[in-house]
Amino acid sequence: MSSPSTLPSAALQASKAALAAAIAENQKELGEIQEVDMQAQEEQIKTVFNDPKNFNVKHPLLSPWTLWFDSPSAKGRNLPPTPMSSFPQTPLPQTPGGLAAAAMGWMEDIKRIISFDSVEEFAGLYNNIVPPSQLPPKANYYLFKEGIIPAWEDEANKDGGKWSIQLPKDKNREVIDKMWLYLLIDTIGGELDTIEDPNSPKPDTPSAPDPLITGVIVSTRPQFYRLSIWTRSVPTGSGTPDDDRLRKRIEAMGRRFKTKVLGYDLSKKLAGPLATEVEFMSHKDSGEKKSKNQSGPKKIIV
Ligand code: MGP
Repeated sequence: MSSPSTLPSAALQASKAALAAAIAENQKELGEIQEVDMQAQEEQIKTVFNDPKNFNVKHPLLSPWTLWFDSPSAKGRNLPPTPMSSFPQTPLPQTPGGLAAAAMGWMEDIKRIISFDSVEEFAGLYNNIVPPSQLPPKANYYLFKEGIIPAWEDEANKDGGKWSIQLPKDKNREVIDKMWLYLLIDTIGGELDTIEDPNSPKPDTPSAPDPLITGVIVSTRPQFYRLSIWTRSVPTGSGTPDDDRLRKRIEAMGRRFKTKVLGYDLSKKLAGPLATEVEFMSHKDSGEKKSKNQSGPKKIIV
C-alpha cells in the first residue's frame, strides 16, 4: 500500500527534478558550465509541504477534479467546522440538452466545494476538510473529473457502473480515512485507471481508450461506510475484443482497489454482516436491484 508520506516526498523529488532540468537548460544556452549553488536554489523552492500558505511550486495533475459534498446535517451543529462555507458556490455545469429533472432534484443538496488541478491544491484541500470518520451519518464526498457531475444522468456516467465496498463502521472507524486518502491519491494519480492488457493501445497513443474513471465517492451511513469508484462504461458480455478488453480493465481496477487502496489480500473474503465484497455493477443494474424487479443484478466480484 502506498503511504500518505509518499505524497510530500514525491512532490519534493519532482521539484528537484524540475530545478535540475532548468539548470541544465541554462547551461546549454550559455555554452559553458557554470557553478550553481544548488542549495540556495533548492531553498527558494517552497512546496505546500514546506509552507502551506506561501508555496511557489505547483505540480499539475493529469486532469482537473472537483470535490462535492452533501450531508443532511451540513447546516446542523454536529458537523465539525470546515472551510467549505468560504468556498464560492458555482452553478452546475450544463450538460448537452440540460439536466434531466431527476438529476436536478438529486443535485439540489450536493454542494460543489472546489476544483483543483495540482498536487499542492489537492494537499491543501485534503488537509482542510473533515475526514470521513468524523462526518455525520448520511454524508457523502464526491470527487469527480471537472465538468462531470456526480449523477447517473451525466453523459459520462449514464452508461457506466461502479466498483464499491461496504464496510461496517465499528470495525473500520480507524482505517476509513486512510482508505479514502489512498483512493483519492490513486485516482488523481491515474494508477487505478492503468491499462494492464498488453494488447491494448498504450495510454499515450492516439487510439488509446478514454480514461474509465469519472469519480470516486465516500459515503457514511448510520452503520457502515461505502467507498465507490464510478466508471464511464461497463462490459456487456458481448464477446467482442473491445468488450473483453474493457472487462479486463475493469477487473484490473477492482483488483488494485482491493489490494493497494483497501489493503486486503486478493483472496480475502470480505462479505459479512453490514459488509460486502469488492463488487462491480452497472448503474442500470443497481437501479433494478432497488426496484426488485429482476432476477438480480449482474456483478463482478474480486
Ligand atoms: P445512494 O445514496 O447511492 O444509496 O442512493 P444508499 O446509500 O443505499 O441509500 P440511502 O437511502 O441510504 O442514501 C439513494 C437514492 O438516492 C437512490 O435510490 C436514488 O433514489 C437516489 N440517487 C442516488 N444516486 C447516486 C442518484 C443519481 O445519480 N441520480 C438520481 N437522480 N438519483 C440518485
